[in-house]
Amino acid sequence: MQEFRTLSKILQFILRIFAPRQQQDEGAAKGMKITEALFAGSSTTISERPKQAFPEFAFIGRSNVGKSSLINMLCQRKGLALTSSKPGKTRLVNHFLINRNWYLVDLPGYGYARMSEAGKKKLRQVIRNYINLSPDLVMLFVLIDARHDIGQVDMDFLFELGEGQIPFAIIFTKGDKLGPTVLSAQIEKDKAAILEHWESLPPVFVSSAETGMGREEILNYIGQVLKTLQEENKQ
Ligand SMILES: Nc1nc2c(ncn2[C@@H]2O[C@H](COP(=O)(O)OP(=O)(O)OP(=O)(O)O)[C@@H](O)[C@H]2O)c(=O)[nH]1
Ligand SMILES: [Mg+2]
Repeated sequence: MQEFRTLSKILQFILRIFAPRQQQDEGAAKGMKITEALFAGSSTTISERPKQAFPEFAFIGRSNVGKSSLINMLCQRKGLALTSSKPGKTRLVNHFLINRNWYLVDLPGYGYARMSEAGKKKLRQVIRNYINLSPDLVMLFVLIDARHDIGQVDMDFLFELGEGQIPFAIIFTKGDKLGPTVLSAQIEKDKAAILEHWESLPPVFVSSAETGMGREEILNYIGQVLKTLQEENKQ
């Protein structure tokens, strides 16, 4: 069987057709259901990852952007991934086994200014090791706080993903913190900033761990990616 990452690279072009629509269509409501979410282990290098290989969907972004909260929201399990109002909470790569069939992966954050240089270096190593070497990483969700302009640290990270040909989608988080008009204006601004450097947009989602905004769309998207992977794997 081919590694999921290789399949994913072949498929990344095709997957653009699954980019979510602004308006949730009828099909989105019938998407992927999470029936079981189990903590499967923490690691700092890929050799320590859980032994059973399944497709991995990982969450990355600045420290405190809401990665762990989003995983809990998707699984509807508060406390599954540990969260904190203080940045720098997640320091390890945490795998959560979903429906005994695929993983959600919670990663440490980048760009936390107040951490020591040694601490930042260590976290960078943990993140890079996972992203560059995990054979089963299918898709990276890059989280961006919907309240702020996309920062240089985020742009630099996206460039790195482009260079490494790592498929990614963007999720704007904390969508509950802005009214609908300001929210969509900010997102349009961030999309325009991305398009200054990229020829096309990756799939884009808006989420809130508080209200559940974006849950159906993100799970539906993961479901479609998994289905496509399975079909490719059969050929
Ligand atoms: N209002 C609101 N608060 C959120 C949302 N998502 C996360 N938060 C809050 O933001 C803070 C950080 O959330 P985490 O999920 O721990 O963030 P993280 O990206 O995992 O942070 P690190 O592990 O430190 O990199 C917590 O106080 C959360 O309650 C959201 O959608 N809406
Ligand atoms: Mg976290």
